[in-house]
Amino acid sequence: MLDKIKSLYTEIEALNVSSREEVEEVRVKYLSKKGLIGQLFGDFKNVAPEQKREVGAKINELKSFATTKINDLKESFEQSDMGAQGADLSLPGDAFQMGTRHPLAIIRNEILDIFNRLGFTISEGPEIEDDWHVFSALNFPEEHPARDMQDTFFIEKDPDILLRTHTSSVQVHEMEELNPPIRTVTPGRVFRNEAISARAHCMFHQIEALYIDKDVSFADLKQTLMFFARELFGEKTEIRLRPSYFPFTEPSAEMDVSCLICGGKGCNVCKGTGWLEILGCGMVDPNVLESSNIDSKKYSGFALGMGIERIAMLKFGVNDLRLYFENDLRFLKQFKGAN
Ligand code: 2U9
Repeated sequence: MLDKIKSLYTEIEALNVSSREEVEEVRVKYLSKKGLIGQLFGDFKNVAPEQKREVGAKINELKSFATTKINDLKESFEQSDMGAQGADLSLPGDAFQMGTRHPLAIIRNEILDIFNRLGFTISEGPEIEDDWHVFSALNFPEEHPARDMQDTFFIEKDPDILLRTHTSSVQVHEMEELNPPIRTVTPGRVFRNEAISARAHCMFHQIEALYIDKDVSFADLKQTLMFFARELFGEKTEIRLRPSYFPFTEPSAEMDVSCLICGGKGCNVCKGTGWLEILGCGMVDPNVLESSNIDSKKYSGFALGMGIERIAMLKFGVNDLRLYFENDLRFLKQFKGAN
């Protein structure tokens, strides 16, 4: 028995394998229940009592020697596998790259936050719409140019299915579904059939606000605009309103703010005027209220709308609209740290 143990010792010491499969084969050959060392334990009962102590110790020693040897062989393969994959677990990990918020998202969040403080809640809706929600319910005349293929992306004709040209369509849904008072602010992508250049794109982002209640007046609109402009551009900001026209508001106006760069003295950003055009606004046309079954004798409202790209260009000094959509990290990383 002792001779057998000795010869197994030498055999195991000299073991050499060339694959993981072979390691497993030798493990089964020596260490499994029916393996060569396992058999020694089986034969142990035939050993003379006076030798049992010595032989038992030797078998245990052999078993632990074989276990260590086979584990070492196994580990040598694991290490060479890791080498093949080029992984060195002792190297420090890669630094975690923090993303940055998109400049349009920064401005959108700032604007939503201002309206949120005034009690407006956010509403969102589909980018693909029907004629009713984009045009008819908003008092667009049949012959209005926006209804033309040249200005709007149509998906289907008769009945017309199209990409929304403004987020007012979402507010039509709100008016159809809710009773006044309604105080909602609507961010979203809109689409217009325009040639792409530094100053125009076929897709851009809008935010519109709508407030409908009893006795809402133009004074409420003006005060809201003043608050909004000073929150977004600073407390020294002045505003002015110029009369304008939109199918969905009457009266309508455009709001300018005193130039963010020169403060109103005149510079090349404001083209010497001291003013920058920021948004359009007005009192919701009674026809628009009635189209969504809101009694225009009982309720009135104001609405305003702005393009986020334009405001982000002014606030960040970006001079080409296309930069917002090219995903060039050299551009996007400059807005790190803001909001
Ligand atoms: C409803 C009724 C009225 C939203 C309004 C404007 C004026 C406006 C433009 C600014 C630049 C669009 O992005 S832009 O091209 N918007 O001038 N938007 S009033 O009026 C509404 C909205 C919803 C139910």
